[in-house]
Amino acid sequence: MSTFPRPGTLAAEARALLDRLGVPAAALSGSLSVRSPLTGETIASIAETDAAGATAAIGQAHEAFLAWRAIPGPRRGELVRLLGEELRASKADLGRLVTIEAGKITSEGLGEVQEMIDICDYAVGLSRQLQGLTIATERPDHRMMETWHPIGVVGVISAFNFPVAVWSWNAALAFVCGDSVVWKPSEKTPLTALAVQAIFEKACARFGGVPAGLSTLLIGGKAVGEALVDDKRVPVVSATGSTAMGRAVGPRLAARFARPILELGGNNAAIVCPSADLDLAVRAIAFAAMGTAGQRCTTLRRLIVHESIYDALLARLKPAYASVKVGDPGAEGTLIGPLVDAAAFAGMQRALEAAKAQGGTVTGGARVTAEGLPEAYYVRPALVEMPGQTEVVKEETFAPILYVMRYSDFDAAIALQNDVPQGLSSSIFTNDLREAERFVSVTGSDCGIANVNIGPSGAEIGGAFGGEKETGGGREAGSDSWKAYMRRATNTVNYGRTLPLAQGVTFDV
Ligand code: UN1
Repeated sequence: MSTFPRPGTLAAEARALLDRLGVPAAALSGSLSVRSPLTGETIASIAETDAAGATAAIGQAHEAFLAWRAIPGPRRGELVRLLGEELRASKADLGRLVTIEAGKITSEGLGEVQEMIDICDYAVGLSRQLQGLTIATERPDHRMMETWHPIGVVGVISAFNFPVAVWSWNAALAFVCGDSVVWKPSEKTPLTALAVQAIFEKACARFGGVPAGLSTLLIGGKAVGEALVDDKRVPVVSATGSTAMGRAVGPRLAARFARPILELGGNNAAIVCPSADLDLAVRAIAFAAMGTAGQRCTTLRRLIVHESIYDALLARLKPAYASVKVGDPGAEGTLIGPLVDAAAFAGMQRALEAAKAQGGTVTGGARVTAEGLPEAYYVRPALVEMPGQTEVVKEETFAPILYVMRYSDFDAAIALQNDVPQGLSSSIFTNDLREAERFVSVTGSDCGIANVNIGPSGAEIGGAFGGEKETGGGREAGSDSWKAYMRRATNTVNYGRTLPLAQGVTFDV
């Protein structure tokens, strides 16, 4: 039995959460209405940033950068440590607000805040490790080295589906790297952004002396996003969203030689091999394909199954699809909360129609209407058996649709996995060492993330996150992603008394 949220309660609950999280009441009036996908109701109206406001915020962020860059890295790390502490204290409230505003189930809402805490911890350590190399020089009595310096204002554009964590992957690194941050959250999820800003300000109050405007918000739609993308005081812009958004943002950044960090669409596959542990694979597939209502950029969208186990696997997936609980994301046992809005539902239905027209057999995918909630879009997840990788399978549809295809030859399975425009995440289920190693090798998956015996979603912050091809090529979070938030200077120092030139060049003077 599905349960659904009751209409008429979420506005007051959101207000109480925002109040506890420290958002000033004044921020909660204005012309941008915010709706909860749980019920489809408007839960708040907030002020939008206008063009003049955006320019002023960016100017203030630039001033903040000039002061912040001179603070030593480990001291900057202390601010991020305090931010992590404040996030720990706010985890339950912010996680619930993520559920209300983005529709995530409770454990995923909390998990998203945990991801913020994790990247803060990571960044604190990093604040003492912004290391450059010392490089062998061909000239006597010289030293060559590289130094990493703060770069400036970092623009962050984030999507509704990870309304708070994506900011933190960028911001926690940017702050320890000596940068300031201007954030344009999705216009679908500005309340969680206001809450994060309030939490950040609590950390600033404890730190003392943080320059005003080190972190600011631009609330609104495309116009403020464009103001951020086009402003030459913003040397780095990290944008997460659709490939269409990336196609608009990328060339504008290139036109002014700004550095893009693009995290765009994914069309993530799993190959299931004859030796796969099916118990494990079914659990992994269920979470990766149905979790977050299919609205992660890392969601599993394509399943490539060896013909010898195809029937056995489908015989287990179909009941899982039929019995999974769809409904109130705040209720225990729910795996699938609502789609974000009517447009997401229409996109899902269009994809399912196209799949049928292209020879697919669709199981599930219907809307689940809830009494008293005509504007909420709950759906059953869809399992779609496809005769091959047709056009619709090559598109990213942000909904719980899993396309299933057969393979007989392993090389052909890898080719199928790679034969889509996107290159974010991928996985293989096998107990055959050769298959596993091949998949993660140079001739295997072409994605930024390639996993063995786990699904494509749910990456930890310690690794670099991002992908190739139409996914945009950016990397965020762990490994050496921090380098994108700094500028590198190569320094050659002559401590001798002569002037030997490189490459053996001589001259008379
Ligand atoms: C996204 O959907 O935009 O790997 C990011 C994951 C999460 C991040 C997803 N850590 O699924």
